[in-house]
Amino acid sequence: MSKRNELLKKMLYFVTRYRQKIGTYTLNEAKKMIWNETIECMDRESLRRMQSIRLRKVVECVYHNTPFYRKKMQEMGVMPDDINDMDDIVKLPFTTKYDLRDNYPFGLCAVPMRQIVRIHASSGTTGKPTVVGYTRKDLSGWTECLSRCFSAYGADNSDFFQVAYGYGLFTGGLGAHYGAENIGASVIPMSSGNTEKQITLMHDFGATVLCCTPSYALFIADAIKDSGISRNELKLKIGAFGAEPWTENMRKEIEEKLGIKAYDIYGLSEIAGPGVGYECECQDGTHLNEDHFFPEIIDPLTLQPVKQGQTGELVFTHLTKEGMPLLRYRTKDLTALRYDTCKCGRTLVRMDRILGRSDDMLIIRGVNVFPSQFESVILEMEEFEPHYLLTVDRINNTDRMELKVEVRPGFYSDEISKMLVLKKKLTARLQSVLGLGVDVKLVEPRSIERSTGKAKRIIDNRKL
Ligand code: DLL
Repeated sequence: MSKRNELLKKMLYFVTRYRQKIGTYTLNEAKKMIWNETIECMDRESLRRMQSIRLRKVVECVYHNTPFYRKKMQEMGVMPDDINDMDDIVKLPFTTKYDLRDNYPFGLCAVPMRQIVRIHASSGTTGKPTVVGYTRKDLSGWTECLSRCFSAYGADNSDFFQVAYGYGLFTGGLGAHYGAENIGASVIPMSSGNTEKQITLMHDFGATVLCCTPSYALFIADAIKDSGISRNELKLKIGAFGAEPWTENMRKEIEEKLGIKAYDIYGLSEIAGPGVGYECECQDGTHLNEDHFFPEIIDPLTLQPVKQGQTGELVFTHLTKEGMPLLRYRTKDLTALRYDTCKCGRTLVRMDRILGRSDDMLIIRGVNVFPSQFESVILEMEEFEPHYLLTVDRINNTDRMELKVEVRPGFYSDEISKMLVLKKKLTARLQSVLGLGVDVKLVEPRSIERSTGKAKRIIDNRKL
């Protein structure tokens, strides 16, 4: 790009930013708003240069300020000077959730605690929570990521955000809250639960954007139907749904029931919280905020990088974090990355939907099975609700799966023969997709317990 064009682009960026601040852009412009065009549409070569500079700084920082990383790097014979550009990232050690737990609570912080202004934690299923600390600059970087995300959804300062992610140690509530405030929207900080009140205030305050888990969005949709409030009385138009895996079919279901456009938002506490990645209007993958978090895909068994475009485990390295920068953090999330430019103009890498977690993957009689496969099959069929519970047991040394699925009200019947036909249909489809037999139990509508946060859909009783 010529110097003149670069200058013009910069000027346009500052003018747009100023107009965002004072709110003088038109609705049409806002719909196409790219919050930070300089970064989100940067040519990949310049981005890589920027990432390399940032990586060198982070490595230098953790080597000198985090004894855990200094020890690991010394053991591997790697010094900060060995890291010159992004290609050298493979020389660096990995970090896992266990490392965070072993250094509980603040052992991986790279700054004195007086510089840490916020603490979040993720609960996990066993043991102590994983704790993360943020400096003021970390919070502002995170808020920037969420501003990019909400702008990509077409939201702006005329919107009312109902934040129904949990507030507290979980990053969902406060993360979405500050991002929405930063784009100038009016925030309704509901937190999760208290569904009746959610609906009343959604109606009375005219919420236009709903932020919650996709499973809670479905729960809210059903509760709206029961409440007698018609969809037309609500102003809702956008949903920011994430924190758990969901499928395209589930997106359709939510969009139909709530009459909105449902967008994916991805993130994890160890890296920042929500907003590590976001969908744009093209909904063709999740853009990752690569200027802050460098992504890699590795083979979870060999730990070697996979070929571009292949599915594997997503790994992140912090490029700007001060409080608790992590090198090559293994997310356990399975996905693939695409580096071509998106139709929206953003050059930031796109991540495919999370297929599952390598630690959620069930191995049933030697076959790899992901919860998302059950969800896809169930949602393909109009007779079933997207609410299910899979229980896995090992009986006489053989793995057995029992799948409880809710039948939709119009299809549920007391006639055993009708239910048997449905059951046969679902069992056959599961067998053809998974290559495994599943014991299907059809249950009444609304009989499976709902969650207001992340849904629990798998119970594995095997002692493996
Ligand atoms: O779930 C942060 C978040 C809050 C993301 C609100 C989006 C919206 P954790 O509790 O640490 O943080 O859980 C992180 O949740 O590694 C994924 O396995 C899963 N996850 C998060 N977003 C998505 C998504 C928050 N959009 C873990 N699709 C991650 C699939 C997701 N899985």
